[in-house]
Amino acid sequence: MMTTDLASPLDVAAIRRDFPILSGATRLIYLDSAATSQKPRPVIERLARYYETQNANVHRGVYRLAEEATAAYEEARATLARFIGARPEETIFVRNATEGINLVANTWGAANIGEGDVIVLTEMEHHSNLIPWQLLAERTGAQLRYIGLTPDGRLQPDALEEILAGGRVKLVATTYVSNVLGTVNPIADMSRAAHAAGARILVDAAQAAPHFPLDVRRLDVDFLALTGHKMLGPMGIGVLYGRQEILDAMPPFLGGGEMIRRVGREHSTWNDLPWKFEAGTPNVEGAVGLAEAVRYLESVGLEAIAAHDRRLAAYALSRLREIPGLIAYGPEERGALVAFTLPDIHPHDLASLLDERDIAVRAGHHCAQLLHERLDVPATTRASFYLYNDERDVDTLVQGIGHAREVME
Ligand code: C6P
Repeated sequence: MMTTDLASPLDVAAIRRDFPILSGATRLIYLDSAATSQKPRPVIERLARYYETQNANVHRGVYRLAEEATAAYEEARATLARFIGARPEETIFVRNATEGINLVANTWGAANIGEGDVIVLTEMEHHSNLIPWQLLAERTGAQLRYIGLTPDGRLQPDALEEILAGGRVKLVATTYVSNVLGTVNPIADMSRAAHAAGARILVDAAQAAPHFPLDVRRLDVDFLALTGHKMLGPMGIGVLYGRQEILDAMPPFLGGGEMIRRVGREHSTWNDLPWKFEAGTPNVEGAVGLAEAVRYLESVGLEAIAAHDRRLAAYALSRLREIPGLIAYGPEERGALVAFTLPDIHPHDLASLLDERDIAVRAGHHCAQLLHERLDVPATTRASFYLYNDERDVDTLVQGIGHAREVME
């Protein structure tokens, strides 16, 4: 069954032409954007232009080139701040979402969470939003409590309220969008509940920021982490948002150059926000590349991308469900991905057979082992979509799965 993408709000064919890796002689069916996205030409060219015309260390030199590099870096920060509705002081460049969450656990967490305090997590967390809290709990004697899941992969309604009613909750740390189930969690409601109980909330927006508009003020969150490589930006750059008054009160994370104001023999004082949390030479080219990615996303339109993703996820669900025995995990309303199992093919075998047809999907536990235990499967195959995918890619995937099943018979 072939379909057209006439109803999509995006001109997918034109978008694909912006991505050199998708414009080769054979059509690459790239269905692994939840792992990392491909990069459009403006981002690739921006990286080259930075090194060809602007490269110098930032916040250090007084010569013109260094000032230009500094301006480019700080303009990138302003772009990212605007993108998430934050102030530049609240927008810290980190390596990725993982580093952003570890920063919070090791600074705010270490200073504010003690023995017997409660950290609330969910059963759908990626290891990045699980292990930092386990490590902190082991060090401090804090307790971890988990919000369980409904059979269709949503957070148990009322579970957060019940845990909060038990007292001593210091932090709710939750993903915005699950990288396996596609579930989009009700962050504004969770923030309200956490704050009413005197707790802070941290949101892992790794799978949200690429796909729909975000506003940290409207969500009223205390911390939010995103990762640039999943939203058309380079690898090795991400953003941690923190509410200004919380960041002001937090001790620094890494020590070194840039994060200091005055250094003494025994004690030192710290730089202003956000540089207090940016020790050492930063990833300047990553930051300017990520800002270019944001401009590209905004030129296409985040609302249009969100509508496109919703349509494609619904189409993929309906087509995949035509395959006998296939189990798709997660709710109907979802982000741009579908993880599934087949009764007769292991996910790794399926991914290898699909690869022979230039279809790239991910197989495994997707860094969410707890969730896979909860689903009672060791691994799933995951197809994830973005602005450069269309129904044709889904149809090719479904045909590829049909072929794989024939091979395995
Ligand atoms: N998930 C996936 O294939 P980093 O590695 O820090 O850029 O992103 C970590 C991360 C955090 N939270 C969520 C919800 C994520 O999905 C990811 C990355 C990839 O699902 C790679 S494991």
